[in-house]
Amino acid sequence: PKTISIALVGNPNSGKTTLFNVLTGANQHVGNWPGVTVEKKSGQLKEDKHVTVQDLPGIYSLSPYSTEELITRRYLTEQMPDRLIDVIDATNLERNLYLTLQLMETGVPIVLALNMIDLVKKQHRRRINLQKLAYILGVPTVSISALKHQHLDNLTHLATEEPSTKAYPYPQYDPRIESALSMILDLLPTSLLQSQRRFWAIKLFERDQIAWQAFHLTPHQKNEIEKIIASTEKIFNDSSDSIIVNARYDLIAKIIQLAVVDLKDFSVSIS
Ligand code: BGO
Repeated sequence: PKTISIALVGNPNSGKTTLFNVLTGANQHVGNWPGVTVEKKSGQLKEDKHVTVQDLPGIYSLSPYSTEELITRRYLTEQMPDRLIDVIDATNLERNLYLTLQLMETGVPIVLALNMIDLVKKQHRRRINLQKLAYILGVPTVSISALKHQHLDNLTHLATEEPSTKAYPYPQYDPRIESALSMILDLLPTSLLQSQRRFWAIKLFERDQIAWQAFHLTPHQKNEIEKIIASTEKIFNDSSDSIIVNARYDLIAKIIQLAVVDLKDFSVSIS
């Protein structure tokens, strides 16, 4: 059978290393990413050697401010694994979803693994409605405990099955941002992969230096994109990068409101 490549991505302390070790067992290769002292670990699924698992450095964002972010971003946009498992600390859902939205923008088919579900249950603080979360985001979602080896079969099953052929579920932001992005999309080189166009349009909008240098844009294109950004900044009275940051947090707040129930509220009203 054909090999499948899976990349593990997540915030630091989300349980990525624990999950990687359980999934791959002793089938691991450890080295460094080229030119840097960041550890690079890859392996194969214990129960299926045709599935390779690449562990990527723990990060909070894909704006390349750190070596770890740069490594992960380059891997996802240049190597393009078949699938991405986003390991989320489910006790810190909001903070972890900030990375999730960015990972979804890369166009790599993604599976959400809500890790530490044993802690969420023990804390009895909130209930996460998995079906709703999966529906709102449009991505397959499982809850797991890497530590207690719970539901890991569900995860590997979802991560190795053929991704659904439905349109890729890019997160949608404020219509005024969407309209700026669609104008930038029209100016992107046609050679650019369809699945990655939105990622790069957002990066150009954020004035990401790497994106601005990568595309050999003509002075005319640069000028057009700059005009689009400037007019959106005027509307929001904010810089383009913080417009995107805020749009992501607004979307996360909506997702949480729809998919998470606070149990504290109930106990307070009873006692
Ligand atoms: C310590 N459930 C619970 N309860 N804990 C988990 C789970 C889970 O499903 N998965 C991981 N952890 P990493 P990154 C620790 O190390 O894999 C725990 O950075 C401790 N260490 O055991 O390292 C895991 O690779 C002392 O906890 O994450 C680890 O993503 C006291 O989450 C931590 C308590 O996991 C981070 C915990 C000396």
